[in-house]
Amino acid sequence: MPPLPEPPRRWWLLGLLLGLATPALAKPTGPAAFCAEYPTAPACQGTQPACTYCHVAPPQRNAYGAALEPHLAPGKPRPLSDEDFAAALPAALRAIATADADGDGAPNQFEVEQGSLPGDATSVPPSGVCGGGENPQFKVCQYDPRFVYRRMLSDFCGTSPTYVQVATFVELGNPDTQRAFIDQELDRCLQSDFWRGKHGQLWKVAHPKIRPIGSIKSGEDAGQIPLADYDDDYALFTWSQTDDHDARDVLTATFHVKRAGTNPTTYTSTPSLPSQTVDAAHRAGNMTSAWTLTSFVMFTALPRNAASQMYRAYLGLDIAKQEGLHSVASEPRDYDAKGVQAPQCAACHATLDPLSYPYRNYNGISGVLSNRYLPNRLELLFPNDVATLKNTPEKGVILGQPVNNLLEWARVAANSDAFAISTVTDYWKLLVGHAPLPEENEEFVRTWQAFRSTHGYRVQKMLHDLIRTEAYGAP
Ligand SMILES: [Ca+2]
Ligand SMILES: [Ca+2]
Repeated sequence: MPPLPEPPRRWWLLGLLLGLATPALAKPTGPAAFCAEYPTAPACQGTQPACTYCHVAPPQRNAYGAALEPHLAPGKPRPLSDEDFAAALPAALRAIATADADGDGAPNQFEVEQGSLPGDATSVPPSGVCGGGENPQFKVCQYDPRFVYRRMLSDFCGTSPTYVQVATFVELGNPDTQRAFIDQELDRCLQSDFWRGKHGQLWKVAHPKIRPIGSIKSGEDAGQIPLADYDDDYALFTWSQTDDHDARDVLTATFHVKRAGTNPTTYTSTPSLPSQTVDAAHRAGNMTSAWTLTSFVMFTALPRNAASQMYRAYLGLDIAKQEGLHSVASEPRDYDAKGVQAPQCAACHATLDPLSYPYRNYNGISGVLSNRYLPNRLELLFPNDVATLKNTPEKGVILGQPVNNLLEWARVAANSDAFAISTVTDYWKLLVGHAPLPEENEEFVRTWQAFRSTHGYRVQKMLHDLIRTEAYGAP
């Protein structure tokens, strides 16, 4: 199995776009280093800046890239290594923060914060006035409680208000009273099966993370080759997003969750489940579920797919799209001899391989040893593989931070900006209808920062904030 399920042509194109096929000089670590400096910039919310942020077409720089260049480790011989570049970028960004590289009148940092392009004079910060147009039904460009009431019932309860309900709501009169009523109704809807039941809205949010495949499902509605039960993954995910639970549990839980009943559907934590086989000391939420190990580790020695899927699913960082690259010096080491040191692979694998090492002892599919943590797994189960395979360490690196094992990996991931941003982005997309737009950025950033610091990662509390934003509540 190739290290990444990407057809060669796309890699070649990406390589060309990023200048990897030439000696110069776009840096795959640039976007991640940029976002570390500007974590609240619109270009860093649930995505990362494209190469066109700094380049016309790599290696040719646009006005912003050109303004940065002389401030990047001046005096150091070119080309800079990825590590030197990433280390020098923050100071260079600060050095030109108040300049106006593209001459459109808006300073660079202001453009970065407002979501326009600092290297393109035709891209200017939004005026801050939301679009015109008359709507007789609603107050356009202004938060409208009656609109929110209807929208909220539809989004969270799956129903439209009756004429009587709307009339009663309008009679509440005072907007504060109306908002309090909406909050109360939101709490009621968050208990509904439409929101939290089997195949409800929360399950839909989880689909791309879990990627169910019915033919190999075990348990309820088992497929023809029952290998693992992803209902457990949906149960932990839903549990982590409901009631007063910490959303980070989806990555860090050492317990499992059992679903029962309908209307209401209940989710209860439990120390063990017959369908789960990793011992409690080596569990990291859905990262080590039987389903994740079966479907993403499968038969591979070094589980790159599992690591990249978790990175994409829970941090919103897609390595195949060159997102979240934090190159580790001296990587990739290519312990499994897959040829990942080739120039067109190394840029991604310098991040992906150290991200994958902590999975080395988590076994996928192999009879009675399936879906378990096995110390010395590579030595035990892959004795005929290339000799260097057994040198694969369990220690790895995520987001530039060294970790000793997958549990530490999960903790660093769960506490990162990327996790909070990605979690709130999921709901922004579901409820507002799209990823946050530059003009919504201020509200979006306020929402994910409060989700983390004020609400202690409680999704339900964050949802009360979200439905109070203009992005949600202005028709
Ligand atoms: Ca400018
Ligand atoms: Ca501009």
